[in-house]
Amino acid sequence: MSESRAAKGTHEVHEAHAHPGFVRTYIFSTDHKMIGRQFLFMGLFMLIIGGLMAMLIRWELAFPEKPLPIIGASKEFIDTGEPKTSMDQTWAEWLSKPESEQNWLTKNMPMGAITAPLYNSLFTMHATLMIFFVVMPIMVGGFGNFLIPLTIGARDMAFPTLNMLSFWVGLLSGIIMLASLFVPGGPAAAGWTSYAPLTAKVEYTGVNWGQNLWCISLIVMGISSLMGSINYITTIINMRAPGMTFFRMPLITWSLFITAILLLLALPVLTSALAMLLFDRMLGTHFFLPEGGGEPILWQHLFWFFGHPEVYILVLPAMGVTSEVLSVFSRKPIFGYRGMVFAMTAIAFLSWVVWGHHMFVSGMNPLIGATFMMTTMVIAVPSAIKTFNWLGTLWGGSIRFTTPMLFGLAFVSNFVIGGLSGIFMASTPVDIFIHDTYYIVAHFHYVVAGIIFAIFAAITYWFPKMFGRMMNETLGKIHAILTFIFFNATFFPMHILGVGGHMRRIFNPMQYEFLHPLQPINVFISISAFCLGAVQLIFLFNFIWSLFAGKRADRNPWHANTLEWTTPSPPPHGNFDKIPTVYRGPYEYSSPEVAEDWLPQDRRLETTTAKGAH
Ligand code: HEM
Ligand SMILES: [Cu+2]
Repeated sequence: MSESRAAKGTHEVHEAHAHPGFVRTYIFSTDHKMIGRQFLFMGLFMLIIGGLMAMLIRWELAFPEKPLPIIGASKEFIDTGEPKTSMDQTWAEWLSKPESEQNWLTKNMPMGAITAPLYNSLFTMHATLMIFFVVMPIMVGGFGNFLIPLTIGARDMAFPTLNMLSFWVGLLSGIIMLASLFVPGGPAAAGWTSYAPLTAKVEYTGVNWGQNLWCISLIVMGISSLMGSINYITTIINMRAPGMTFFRMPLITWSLFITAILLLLALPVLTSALAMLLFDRMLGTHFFLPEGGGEPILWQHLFWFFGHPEVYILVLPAMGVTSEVLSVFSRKPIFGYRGMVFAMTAIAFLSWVVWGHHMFVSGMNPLIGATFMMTTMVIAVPSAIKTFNWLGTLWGGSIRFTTPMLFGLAFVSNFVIGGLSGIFMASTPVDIFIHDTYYIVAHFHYVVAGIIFAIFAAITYWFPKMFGRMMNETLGKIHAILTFIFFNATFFPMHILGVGGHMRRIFNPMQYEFLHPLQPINVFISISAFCLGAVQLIFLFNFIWSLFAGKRADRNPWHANTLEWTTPSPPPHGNFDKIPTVYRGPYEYSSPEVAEDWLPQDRRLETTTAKGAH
């Protein structure tokens, strides 16, 4: 095979890397596809932990201060002191030990009941893991790495070693974050937004190393994402195959390109804010401490100047995935391709001028509030363009309800709900009423937790390419439908709690008389959340089983047009036998030019004009 490549005189393949050993192939790999898989596995692992944390939060809210099932002590034991179950005995034994020998469980959940400090850590760490260690690694690290070179017809990333480093530095940051769960004083507990001055002094929360490690971990994560984004941008600008003009790139690649630019610009803002916070905590500076002339609101400005672009870093790749899947399974070109690109670009630009909408109640001048209200509402325009283009893509298509398609459709539906509630919140008078309530929690889960649907769409769609096997469609569809039902049963009622005045980040709603009538809704939400968690086992099973025993996938099981589907499944090191030449855009489905209903980007037709090549 290598002779034939050489004989064809095409771009050189790195022969030296053709048969690297185990360590170079699976661990310290510089192959973008392996790095992509590594990020995917890291993200899925963190999803399990972050998801279990969500379950614990929901337990506490439905059954405040009650011991957890299975590991908790029995009611009789707590009331009478007489151990009844074997777990009771274990608790009695653990709790009888001296202070210094207490384990993590007895300190954080004596008798198996979640304590208030643990609750604070749980919602903080749940969000931190989900945002920085689930959605970003899977979407940007995982699919970004896997797809960018394949979809533009390149052999690898521009800087393969930097790419490898980006994964290992990212993993290090994840390890630091997980380690913070076990330090004295517990992990960070001031919310994922870490508002100063609460976080600027150890005495305010009692959390010492937990908060420091939180900052350090995210600084390290920033370095990892910097390395990744430089690589992505360089690769896309410089390494597109002949004929692959910018406006022939698939929308997933566009979305990752724009995301990489946002990452490059947004993360350093967080990094510098985190450094300042660490200085306040450890070196006695007063950036955010009023007692030394510092400005607590400065933290909010810096955090949200990063934070709002961050939510687009999370959601843009999800939009890209959705565009691929909806077009492929409607067997139609995406509606308004250029409009989609311009909408994403507009969203990216606007994301820099809306941060103040998180600070409407911080005492800002109402004129500034009104300005931020306007800019925020303007984002609804490109978002609506995207939504209507997705609907236009579906319109009149020959729709195939495959698993990825179901997840793509679910993403669009949830995004519409999350987007519409966003417009309410953008309005300052409304926001003053619903600020910091469960309405907000409902809104951001429809958007950011909704990204999970795009993640499932991406995994089920590209699984054959990543692992060379098909996932089971029946299990996939059952998982998709049940996830959609329980997701909505979990998050929709949170809107009602929110307008009822239910605050977010509270340990025990029953402490408030006025929330008592709302408690049945909390119970309903939690039971739905447990069901939502439980049905993920279907996915876990399907994923692992298909890795080893799924039906072998051929090159192009979905009959898609983009370049990754022209390579073997999984693609070999170097991806392409011969660098493809691109003749057309990525969405020529049901083209009258050919008999089949798909027309790959690199297929040369008699009718193809010379303008296709370079
Ligand atoms: C498995 C489904 C999930 C459930 C049941 C769930 C549940 C919860 C709950 C109950 C809270 C606490 C809200 C409060 O008291 O303020 C919370 C907070 C949060 N969750 Fe989730 N969540 C899920 C998935 C996700 C995902 C996938 C993401 C992001 C990608 C996410 C992002 C957040 C954020 C940003 C917070 C705010 C934390 C804070 O207040 O600092 N969640 N979640
Ligand atoms: Cu925002």
